Amino acid sequence: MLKALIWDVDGTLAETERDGHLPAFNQAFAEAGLPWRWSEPLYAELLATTGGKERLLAWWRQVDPAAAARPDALSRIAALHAAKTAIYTGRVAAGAVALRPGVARLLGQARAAGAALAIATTTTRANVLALLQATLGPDSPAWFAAIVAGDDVARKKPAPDVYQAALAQLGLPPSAALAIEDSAIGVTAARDAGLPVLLTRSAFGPPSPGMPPVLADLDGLGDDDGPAAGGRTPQGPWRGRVGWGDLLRWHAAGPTGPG
Ligand code: XBP
Ligand code: MG
Repeated sequence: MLKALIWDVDGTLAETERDGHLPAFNQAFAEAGLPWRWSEPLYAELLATTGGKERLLAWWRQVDPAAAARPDALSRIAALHAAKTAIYTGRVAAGAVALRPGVARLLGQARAAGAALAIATTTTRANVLALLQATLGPDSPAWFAAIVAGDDVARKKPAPDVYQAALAQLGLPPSAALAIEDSAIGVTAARDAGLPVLLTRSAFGPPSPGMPPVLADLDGLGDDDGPAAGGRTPQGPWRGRVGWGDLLRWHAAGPTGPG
């Protein structure tokens, strides 16, 4: 029986990578006087390293390995990342990032059905709270019985740690919950925690040959002004607006095969 939805944030609740993180990284580079500028195609590759601090260090090692090996490298990364987080939360609070279609509707339906909600993300906690408050209202973080962020666990996605921590806080086995993810890395993390997954592909969440099976593989949740299309579910091709009843049905049916 489905009792909880565990949401990824970046790419799933909103197109935060494209509309929030990437511009914030580039603004932080400019303000720090660094010559670095990340394009969208480059950023798509850099997303293979999850976590902003880890992504910065991986990049620095590529472009200037000697500087990245110096003893002060980690503290410089931490300062650059703190500046990026301040820029990101400012952009989000100013309304630069909207929820993806259908997210608010499905959250409301799940709450009305008495389901628990949780967040399992790689990003920084301040970013999650800023996004929820700006898009769903100041009280919305309290809707979530668990919010597990990247720095709360030892290993970021694709490790299952954030999902395992969210399940522990919910007090539920993985079979009683469903993860909503946008990327192959996120699907791997959720599946390795034993969770069934609904995939809603994002701007930076392309298909991956090694991705574990999912309950449904859609291009979004769909909303009144634009139903989700291009999806595959246990019942075959699918188009429409994902509702709580669909999740109950897909959850009962189980994964469809390689995603
Ligand atoms: C999201 C991430 C994050 C963000 C940046 O992955 O990898 O690192 O890009 O956030 P997922 P921070 O959606 O799978 O959780 O800079 O705050 O780390
Ligand atoms: Mg994501």
